[in-house]
Amino acid sequence: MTTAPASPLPRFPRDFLWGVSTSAAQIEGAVDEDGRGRSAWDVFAEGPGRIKDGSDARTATDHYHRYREDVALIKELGVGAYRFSVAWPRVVPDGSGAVNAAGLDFYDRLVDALLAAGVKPVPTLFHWDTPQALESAGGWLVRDTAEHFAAYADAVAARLGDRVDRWITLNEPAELTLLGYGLGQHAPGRQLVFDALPAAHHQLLGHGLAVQALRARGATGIGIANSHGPTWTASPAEADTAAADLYDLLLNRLFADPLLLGRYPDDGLAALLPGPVADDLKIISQPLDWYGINYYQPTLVGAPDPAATAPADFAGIRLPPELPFAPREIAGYPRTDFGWPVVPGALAELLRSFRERYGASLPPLVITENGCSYDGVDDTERIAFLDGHLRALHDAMDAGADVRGYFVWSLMDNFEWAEGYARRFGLVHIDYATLARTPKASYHWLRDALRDQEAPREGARG
Ligand code: IFM
Repeated sequence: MTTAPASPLPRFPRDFLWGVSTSAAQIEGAVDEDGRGRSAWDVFAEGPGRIKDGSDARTATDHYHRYREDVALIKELGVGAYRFSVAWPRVVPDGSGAVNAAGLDFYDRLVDALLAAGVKPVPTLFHWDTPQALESAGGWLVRDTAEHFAAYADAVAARLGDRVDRWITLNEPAELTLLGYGLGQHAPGRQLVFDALPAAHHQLLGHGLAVQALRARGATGIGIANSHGPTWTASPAEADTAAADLYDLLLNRLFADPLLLGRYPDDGLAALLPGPVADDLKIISQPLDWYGINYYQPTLVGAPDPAATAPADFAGIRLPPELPFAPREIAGYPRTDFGWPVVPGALAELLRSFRERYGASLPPLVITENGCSYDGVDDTERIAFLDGHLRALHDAMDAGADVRGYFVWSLMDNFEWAEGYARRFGLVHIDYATLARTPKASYHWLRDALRDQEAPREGARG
């Protein structure tokens, strides 16, 4: 058991944006209501053995019907912003073609409720719930999906753009590429390993085309939420450093370099990608107003064991033996219930590495996700996690990192993809039998910490 922090958090800038995050497929439920189409996750979850606890997200936390209660919880928490995602299959049930006005109505009501509560709505346009009709036609492996995504982005901006001033195009294209198309453990369940790379390019292209669509509607606050974490090398041996470098390229640079530098980190890799890649990169690298980082943990990586023949389980992911790198356990740090090491200092390390690599090309940053899975309502471990990461973030900002906001993952417990409901990331506990919401100790801690941020204090920043 970790003890709760005794001293108040250091002061963040007055205009720092505090928020909480969720995503549609993980909380909304109501999958058959008001004309919503099927998503790749609906279909994937029906497959036997795909969701570890045998659950699905048909009801999830029933946010679709309980959003007013959830907005009241956000307001009481005292954060300034709520990051949610818009479900593409709710808005364009077949992924392309007719727009479902009833689907947009839900987000219209949600945005109005947030604004009435004094909370800034921060919609993510795509958080992994690809419309199944598009998935059946190849999903993100095909270029058309990027074009359809831009048309959908335009429809959402047309409806919400008068009240939304901060947009996120995509959430974590790296995970969808790796887990969904590469290893098959997330929807759509494809096991293409390196042949999954077109899904990375088409998501990035979809991002760029969506940026154009949003700009055409007058949007000025556009970002993306990419997952990043430092890659640590298992040893100085050449085989380990080469393996760690490849892992880092695939998880970090493959997604940040095209956006921030207008090029892929490796010419050989770029040559494998489909389409007019050089022209696409111009679309992908249009300037962003801010760049979102989802940070959870560093990864220690070494060369694979040449004798291994069976898949290895690592932090809930099944890794085939043919991968040219192998993540290893990081010893000496506390772990979350998911087994992820808790390393706040690695957030500061990551922010430093971004400044070094991207320099003047780096727009202001927002931590769009950070959080941990722990059971229980008296979650002192989560308090210690958040406290430690916020102190590390503050140190990084003191050292020069231009970070403008921080969003906790997640407002409430929810459907944690292939893990089902077993992993609880929420500040608010969900009783899945009754759907009752109970704020955890961490919710009360964060509420008090945010109130404390507003109290006058000597020598304060901002
Ligand atoms: O729940 C996920 C979220 O959907 C994307 N980022 C990581 C979270 C925790 O695994």
